[in-house]
Amino acid sequence: MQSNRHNWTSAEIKAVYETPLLELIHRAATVHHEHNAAHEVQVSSLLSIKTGGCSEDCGYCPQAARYHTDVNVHKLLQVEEVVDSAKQAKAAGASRMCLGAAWREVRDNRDFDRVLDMVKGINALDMEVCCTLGMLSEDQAQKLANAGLYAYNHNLDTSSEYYNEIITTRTYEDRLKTLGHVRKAGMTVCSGGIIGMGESIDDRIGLLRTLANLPVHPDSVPINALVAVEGTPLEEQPPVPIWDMVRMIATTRIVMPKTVVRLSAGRLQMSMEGQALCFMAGANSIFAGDKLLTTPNPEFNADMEMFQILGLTPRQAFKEGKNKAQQQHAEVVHSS
Ligand code: SAM
Ligand code: DTB
Ligand code: SF4
Repeated sequence: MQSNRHNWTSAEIKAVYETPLLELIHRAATVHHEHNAAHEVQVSSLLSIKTGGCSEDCGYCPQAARYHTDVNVHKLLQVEEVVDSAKQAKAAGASRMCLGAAWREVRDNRDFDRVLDMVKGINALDMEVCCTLGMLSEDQAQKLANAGLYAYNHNLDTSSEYYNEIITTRTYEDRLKTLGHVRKAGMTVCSGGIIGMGESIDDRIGLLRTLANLPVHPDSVPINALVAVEGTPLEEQPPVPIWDMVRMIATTRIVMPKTVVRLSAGRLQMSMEGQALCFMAGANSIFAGDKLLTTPNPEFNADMEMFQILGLTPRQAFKEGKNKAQQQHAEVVHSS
């Protein structure tokens, strides 16, 4: 099967999504085994470096200032605490550290300089560093790349049609622009979405069509099951059926055969058997550690036990080699 198609139609993706379940899993597993080392799972650790008080109105998010949730609001952490946390995550088996900030966008100020120092500090540990800080300009993306940032996460969240039902304070176009800046700066692109927000199947297909038809497939695609947090507009959403998660992951795997597909938020509500089906259907990454950004996640040890039972192994850092941004960073360090 061709691994780099960028001309998927909605009808084709829908036909994949609606394949009888066991056949779909079989097909996705076949694609996964053909294109990837299927026993390897990338383990990322997630840390909220600036929590809550965000100006945006993302309907799913406990960190938006306008909703009354009980998140523990805090300003930007210090570089040392963040690097220490990365060391602990590495010792526990994570190869990637992902830093999240409750910002609409990056601003050129001292906070950004501090994030650049965090990136340099974690990069020096030989871990892949990822940030998710909101919208970025071309220049800011280049600064992050120069600091050694390996990946940037910026989710499209849903289809362009459903997007306005969930977020009104920035546009789908804004998001695509940021992804373009990340790609141009030579970093790895991480972009996916959330299911369980009341969207239709066509919206799920629309999200995958946009991602799969980008000029280059995202290097990783997180698939989140909504964590319905009290106080947010989506607090009453029913839990996502595991079968929807399996279908979404399998379809992502089939339309983007080489992409790292991350079984992201919502694992605490899934059984080990449910997660096993997701891995079989092509998921090859998780967030590990007892906290996502603000909500709970399975403990590291429980996940390592699951890996042992399922015969999965954590993937080494920089398996795909250093990307363009990493090489540029090495040159900057070398010449200074
Ligand atoms: N503030 C930055 C931004 O929005 O780009 C970065 C952090 S934001 C929390 C990162 C992503 O987390 C969101 O785009 C969304 O996909 C995901 N997310 C946030 N809250 C979630 C929830 N309750 N359930 C599932 N995913 C969630
Ligand atoms: C992603 O797609 N999921 C992560 C990460 N990227 C930043 C965030 C999930 C957040 C879940 C809700 C919370 O813990 O606040
Ligand atoms: Fe702010 Fe990001 Fe949450 Fe939206 S998803 S409210 S931008 S922290």
